[in-house]
Amino acid sequence: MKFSTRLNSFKTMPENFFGDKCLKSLTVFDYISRMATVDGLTHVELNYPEHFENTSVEEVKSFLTEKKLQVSGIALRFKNHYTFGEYANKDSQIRDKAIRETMEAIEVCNELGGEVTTIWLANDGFDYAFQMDYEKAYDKIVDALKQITSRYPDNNISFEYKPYQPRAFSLIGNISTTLVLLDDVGAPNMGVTLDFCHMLMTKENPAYSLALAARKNRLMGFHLNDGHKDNDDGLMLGSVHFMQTLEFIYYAKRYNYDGLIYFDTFPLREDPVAECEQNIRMYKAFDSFLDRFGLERVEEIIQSEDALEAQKLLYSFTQQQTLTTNK
Ligand SMILES: [Mn+2]
Repeated sequence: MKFSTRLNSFKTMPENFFGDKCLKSLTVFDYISRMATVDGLTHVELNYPEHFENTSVEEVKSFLTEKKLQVSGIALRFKNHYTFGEYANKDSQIRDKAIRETMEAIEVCNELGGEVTTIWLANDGFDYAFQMDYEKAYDKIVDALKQITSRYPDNNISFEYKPYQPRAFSLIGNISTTLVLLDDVGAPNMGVTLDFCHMLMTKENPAYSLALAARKNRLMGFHLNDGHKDNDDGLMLGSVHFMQTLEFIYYAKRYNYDGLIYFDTFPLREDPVAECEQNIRMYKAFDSFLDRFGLERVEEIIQSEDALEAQKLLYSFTQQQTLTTNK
């Protein structure tokens, strides 16, 4: 299994790894060094342009080789100029810049051997009634993605939807709109990245969103985490929606998902190394429980459409796990 996570998590509790070293002096390389100490982590994901502002792609590449880590992909982080939108921005210069930065990110992803470039349009949305011509804005997103995907037909480009935050409404905020968007763009190299918290925020049941994406052959990435639904909490895997996480991982197995398992968590008050190890351990626990229980038995439960049968999964999980102090 390929496990990846976000670099910025590794800024938490600096004293645990960096000692007295001045926080301001810490670089991308320091955070990667810390990530390399996570047991079981195989990949890292970097943000573009954020993580390449003071470092060259070549330097990052050779450092990762030294640390025996691979790059899962590059995530676009549209900051500063993009308060009023990215691909749907009314200022054509800013819109062109967003398209250009996406293309640069894809090229960086290629140079680093990453599998996928992930696009999250943080600001393409609205806050007020009468603030936006919806159809015009939507069409601008379609047009931008057509330009990008046709320029890089051999690259995996994935769309990560989020219903709101920082905008009150995102233009593309749920699985249905994303799948319609991908149909409208019509590029075979484009897919969807399912972020667990984002799905909860828009009141989706994550496994259903996964099934809809897989049915359209658009499943490209996972951002696993957990939360209390209204906010992008980025909590540890399975900590709130235990059964929904188990169901999500079951469907990943059912559709033979072999992509990256990326943890998009925000350990703000936890040691990030231990937090990441816990997520990896938990994913493997869910995965191996399903194998032990038997995928055919799970399928029988689903086909029975019986809630009491479904609860047998929860009951079996509690019976099968042995509590140990250190693992
Ligand atoms: Mn995410």
